[in-house]
Amino acid sequence: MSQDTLISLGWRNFFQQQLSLDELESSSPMRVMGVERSELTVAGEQGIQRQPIETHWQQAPTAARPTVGDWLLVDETGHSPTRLLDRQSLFKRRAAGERSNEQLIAANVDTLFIVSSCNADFNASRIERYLALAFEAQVTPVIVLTKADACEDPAVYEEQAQALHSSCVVLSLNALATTSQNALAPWCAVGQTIALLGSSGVGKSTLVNTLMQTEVAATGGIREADAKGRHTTTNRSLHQLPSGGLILDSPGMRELQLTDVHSGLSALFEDIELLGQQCRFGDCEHASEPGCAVQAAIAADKLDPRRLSNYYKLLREEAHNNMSIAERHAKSRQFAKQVKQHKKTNRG
Ligand SMILES: Nc1nc2c(ncn2[C@@H]2O[C@H](COP(=O)(O)OP(=O)(O)OP(=O)(O)O)[C@@H](O)[C@H]2O)c(=O)[nH]1
Ligand SMILES: [Mg+2]
Ligand SMILES: [Zn+2]
Repeated sequence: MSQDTLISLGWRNFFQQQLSLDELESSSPMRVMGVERSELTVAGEQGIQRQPIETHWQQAPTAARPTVGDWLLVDETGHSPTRLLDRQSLFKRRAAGERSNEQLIAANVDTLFIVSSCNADFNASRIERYLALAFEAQVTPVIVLTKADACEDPAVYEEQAQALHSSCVVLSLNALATTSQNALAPWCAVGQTIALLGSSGVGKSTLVNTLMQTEVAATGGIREADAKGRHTTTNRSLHQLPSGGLILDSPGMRELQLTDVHSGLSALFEDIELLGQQCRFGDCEHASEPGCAVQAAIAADKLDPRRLSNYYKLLREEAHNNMSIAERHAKSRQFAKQVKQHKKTNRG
């Protein structure tokens, strides 16, 4: 197989070692570049193809269905994907709306560009949501602050973003300017996969176009009054960059409800968890207990009270969403049992 093509699509040992000898000989790996209702766009040695999403996948649990960035094995005939390879990383959320189900956002991502603009739309607590996802998936987060050209003092926003986690790279730029290609080059090398997350109108598609050096994604205006976007992008797709990386444009999400990000939250709010170990009481709730190290840090201006309340908010939200997804799974198992029982009774 031509390893070069595959490597440029992000293929690496982690995936190669999952293949049996048989599979090495008789199947080709293909990367999922886009997912539509009943069709996948996949890329591999034979170029870009479309594959129908087979029914067994439509009925599988969400986590077992292919999402953008996944690697599939396709058999010799090139017609049917036989297997979904284990993922190196995965982003998911609780699906918006009433149905408490999870929704996959992207798989096998190396770097997450958390995009926010240097204007009224900047929101530290929202950035913390994306950071929690990145830490959970062990994907490198980079906070990209757009519209620096339209802002008097981008450093103010840079400082606020840097305060969210000391080890996270923060940069401000003009997403429309070609100089931004250089600023983002360290994460865009051959075979590297980047995902973009951020609200509507922050400039995700604008960045994709700048990095692609051509217009591949539609971009839209924003409302004057509150700097909010208009949800111009409606689907997720991976693009191959001239620099050799792959970039995933996605729609701005109205709501990013967290599920299964417990260790991500611990990593992100490590400072609060460490302070908590110094509280007088082991079960301190960091509210008004005497000898609370967390409250002492707030009083000494060393900890932002917003950060503490967002930590609690995200912990509660995560626990709630995990619970409702578990309940839903239990209900669907129970339903499947009833259907089986019903069929048996009718036959008998
Ligand atoms: N001046 C300036 N305008 C920008 C910058 N980034 C984006 N814009 C403008 O902001 C508007 C929205 O940009 P998009 O790239 O469509 O935003 P998006 O994040 O893809 O939005 P959705 O697809 O709706 O999620 C467009 O009019 C862009 O030209 C920037 O850095 N500077
Ligand atoms: Mg867009
Ligand atoms: Zn305390």
